[in-house]
Amino acid sequence: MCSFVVVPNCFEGDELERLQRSWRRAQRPARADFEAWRDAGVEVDLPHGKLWFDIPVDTLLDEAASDGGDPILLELLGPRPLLPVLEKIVGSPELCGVQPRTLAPDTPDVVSGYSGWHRDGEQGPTNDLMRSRGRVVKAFCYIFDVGPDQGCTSVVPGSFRLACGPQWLTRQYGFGENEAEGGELPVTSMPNHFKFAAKAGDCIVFDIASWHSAMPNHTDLEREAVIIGFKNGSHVGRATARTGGMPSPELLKKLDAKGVLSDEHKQLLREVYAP
Ligand SMILES: O=C(O)CCC(=O)C(=O)O
Repeated sequence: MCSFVVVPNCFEGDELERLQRSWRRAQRPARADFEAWRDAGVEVDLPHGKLWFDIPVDTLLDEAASDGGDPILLELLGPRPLLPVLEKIVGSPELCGVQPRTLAPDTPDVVSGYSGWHRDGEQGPTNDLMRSRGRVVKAFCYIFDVGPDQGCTSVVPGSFRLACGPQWLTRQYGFGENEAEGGELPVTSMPNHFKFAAKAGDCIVFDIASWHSAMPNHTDLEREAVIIGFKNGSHVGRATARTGGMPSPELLKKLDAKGVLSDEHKQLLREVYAP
């Protein structure tokens, strides 16, 4: 992989419609909490005060196990068309984190994404450990269409090869620091970035050391995506790398008892679930 890989149509047609319906159902409690919090005017301690929320991973997957629930949500643990691509990039992929994420629209004055440009696990032992145990990638899969001004995720091609992250640039691109040097630059001013504006069901995969950021969302629509981390699962003494939440063994047992966990799912989940 030289930069990133786009895998279109991981979900389409009837499967996509089922996924979107089930996502909406699973999202209800987290959305209600989020809206109550937002409407109460609770101060947020995030760069740019940006608003977003995640569906807890067990809530998302529990929807698949509920009466009338749809196992399609389990495909978010590893969309089938991605699996051969992941085999090539990380080799024997294993899940290492799930972030079912909704970004709210921004006001027009907001010039940066909620994350700012960064690479994951920038310094220190976590990153060293991750890297010493093979490549770790993230796949972003859009649940609904995402336009170029709708908070799309973005990546600087090839930047995983650089020795350092964008945090070391003289001026920050969308992180609000380095006031003495002139302060933050709009996230959109990062040279040579690729904006992943795409259809629902499309995915992008990149190494977590790639410089990446969400763009500002200057539409009236939310950006809804699942961000899924994968690492190489065949290293002896595997790293405990995590890029997001993981399903609990109790929930996986429940799903398995319902007969909805496929062999592929079990392979991806083998670090946390060994029936
Ligand atoms: O949501 C995005 O587009 C960026 C997320 C991000 O920065 C991350 O997953 O580390």
